[in-house]
Amino acid sequence: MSTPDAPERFDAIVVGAGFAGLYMLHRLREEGLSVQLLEAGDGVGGTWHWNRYPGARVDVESMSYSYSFSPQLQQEWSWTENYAARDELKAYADHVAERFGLGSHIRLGTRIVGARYDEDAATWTVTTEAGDQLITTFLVTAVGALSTTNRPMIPGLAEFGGTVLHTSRWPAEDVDLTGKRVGVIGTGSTGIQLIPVVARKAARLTVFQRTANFSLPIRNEPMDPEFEREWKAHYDEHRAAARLTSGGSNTTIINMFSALDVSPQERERIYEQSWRAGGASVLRSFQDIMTSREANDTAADFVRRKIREIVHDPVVAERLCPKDHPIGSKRICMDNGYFETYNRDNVELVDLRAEPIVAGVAEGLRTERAVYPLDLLILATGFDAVTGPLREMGIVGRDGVALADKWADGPLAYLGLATAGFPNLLTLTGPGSPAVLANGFTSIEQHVGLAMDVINQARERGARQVEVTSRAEIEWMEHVAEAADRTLYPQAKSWYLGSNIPGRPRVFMLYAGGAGNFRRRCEDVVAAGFTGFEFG
Ligand code: NA7
Repeated sequence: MSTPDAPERFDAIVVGAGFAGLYMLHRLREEGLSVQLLEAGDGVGGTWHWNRYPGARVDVESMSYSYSFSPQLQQEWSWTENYAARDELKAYADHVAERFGLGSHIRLGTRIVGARYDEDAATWTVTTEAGDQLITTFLVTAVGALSTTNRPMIPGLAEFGGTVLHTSRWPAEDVDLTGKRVGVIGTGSTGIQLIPVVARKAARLTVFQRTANFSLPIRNEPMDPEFEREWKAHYDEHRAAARLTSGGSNTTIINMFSALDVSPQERERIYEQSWRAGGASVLRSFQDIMTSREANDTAADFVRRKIREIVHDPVVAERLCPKDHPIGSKRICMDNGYFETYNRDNVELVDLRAEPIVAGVAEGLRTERAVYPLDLLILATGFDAVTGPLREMGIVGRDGVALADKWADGPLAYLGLATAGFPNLLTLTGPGSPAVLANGFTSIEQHVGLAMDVINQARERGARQVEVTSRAEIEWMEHVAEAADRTLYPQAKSWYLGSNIPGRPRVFMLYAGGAGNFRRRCEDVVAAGFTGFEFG
């Protein structure tokens, strides 16, 4: 790499080698731009590189959760299960990087600690952790919504004599759980995937639960070759349909009427059928579960009844029943025998509402009621979502304004892609886009396409810089807030709102108006000559 005296220059620098970054790099190369991708990790795959904790698996169907841009790739790649496990997703990322010859443009182990806009030159100067500097016209972040870890502040944790691991920084080598006393803090999607696997291996598992969470059985199966064959025969139609749906996937609402339009018996029958079908079917049983609290309550009651049926100890079952938020208002979890795990003799559930954690001590964790002896403490405590990775990159735009300061009261961005005062900065699946509210791949391919349109437009116009207007981003974020308010999402304390991070303003950060609608809005913007963008 070059010295700070003679920084290398590129048309574009992409940050992050997850699925967004890899595809962005591919597109930029196809367009003939000089481009480097910088990745902090020691491998490609983003989320699926980092999240190698036991039980990690995607909760979107494999046939939809993949790239659609290459007909050959989608025909030749085979998924072994309906919901791919982490290792297979990581292998897919490696395959894509190799297949499209991306490796020589990727620098691994390169974390960006600063990016400053030079107004005179209309370029970004990017500084890496190692102190190297690179100059680029376009800075495209593909840093993911869930990549900056959230580590709880537990006093005295340094005193703990055992090991502490965050699920998203799981070591590459095997972690031997055999015979260990393991504690898990966190019962989000990650904890719920991890807990059944740990319970089968550890001598003792103590789960520290702050908020009971809804989870539905995923009912993962090996890929049926006949299903795969049929799907591949009509792949383009499936993809086209998915792009127009709200969730960017091929699963749609099962009954286009209200949960309240049927008798309780009929409702129960439909929910039961959905529960057996697995995945998120329960949430898709009726058209108003995510918009009407009354309808939502019927689904939530159904799942609470299931929890009470599955878990033998009624006290534990009650502790596991979520009561403080509508089902689906936090990201729905999907499990492989999560609630059943609490019937095991070696598993204990600690309710942190009744006995908050006081401190880490040499032998384990102390709550207000007891000391829980542990050999290993696993933090499944999630992420500083959506804006976290952008805030920590040290991005400084026009007039020396830091992005973190601009967003102190909540993110402001236009179409999730750009923010005023930060010319030539494009934030893939950034705040105000559907991102992980929809199938990640659908969001990514659409947003990469939009970013490419903007870059090509700038080049066609001979513009040195492109920037969005304050007005466009304010109006867009108002629309984002309105879209969220039409749903039940704001009724939960969740990472969607930043409410898992102390001190973060409570702002719904993603576009809940649907991936299909978002795509149409973006297409309209492009067709109208890039409304809201200024090319200078
Ligand atoms: P989540 O969904 O943010 O879950 C984190 C869990 O950790 C959740 O149960 C939190 O409880 C708990 N947590 C967080 N901080 C603390 C502290 N300080 N003390 C106790 N418990 C805490 O993260 P995941 O990794 O599970 O999933 C993230 C996304 O990845 C998921 O939505 C999918 O899209 C994939 P809380 O509910 O905040 O009370």
